[in-house]
Amino acid sequence: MVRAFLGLGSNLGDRRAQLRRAVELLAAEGDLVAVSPLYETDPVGGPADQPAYLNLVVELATSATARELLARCARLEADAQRVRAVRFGPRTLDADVLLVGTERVDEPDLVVPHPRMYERRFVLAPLADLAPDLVPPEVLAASVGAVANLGTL
Ligand code: GSY
Repeated sequence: MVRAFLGLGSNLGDRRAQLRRAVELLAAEGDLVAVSPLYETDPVGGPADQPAYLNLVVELATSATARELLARCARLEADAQRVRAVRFGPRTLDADVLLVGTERVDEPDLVVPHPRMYERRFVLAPLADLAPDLVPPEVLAASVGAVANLGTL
């Protein structure tokens, strides 16, 4: 069993409902242990005029590998009927593998730890709520993008 973290985000459609549904599907797999507070976050990257995101991080205690978790993330995105129209553009659901214990993966379609997570406050703020030991305060302070804690999903 390892401690794994996934990042979830939505900035299209009923953002909160889509995140709730994704968390319900994850809970049904039986290895969900914690859900961070929900954050409203400024978009980082992508088109300038896209709507604000809602983001959160979930913690799993799992025997799944990073590759298996990537497949789970793809299923969550498919369930939300995500359409990849514009690169980094608005999306009903984005699900990213952030950390899977001490596993390291560097392949064309999967890099773990997530290569941009330590720059992004929309990842680090909810991750720090669940695992302050994994987010040095100076790294959180140097990360980019405004975030507002909205409380429980
Ligand atoms: O990588 C996740 C998708 N994404 C996000 C996001 O989830 N939240 C914010 N605030 N900005 C983002 N830019 C991208 S791409």
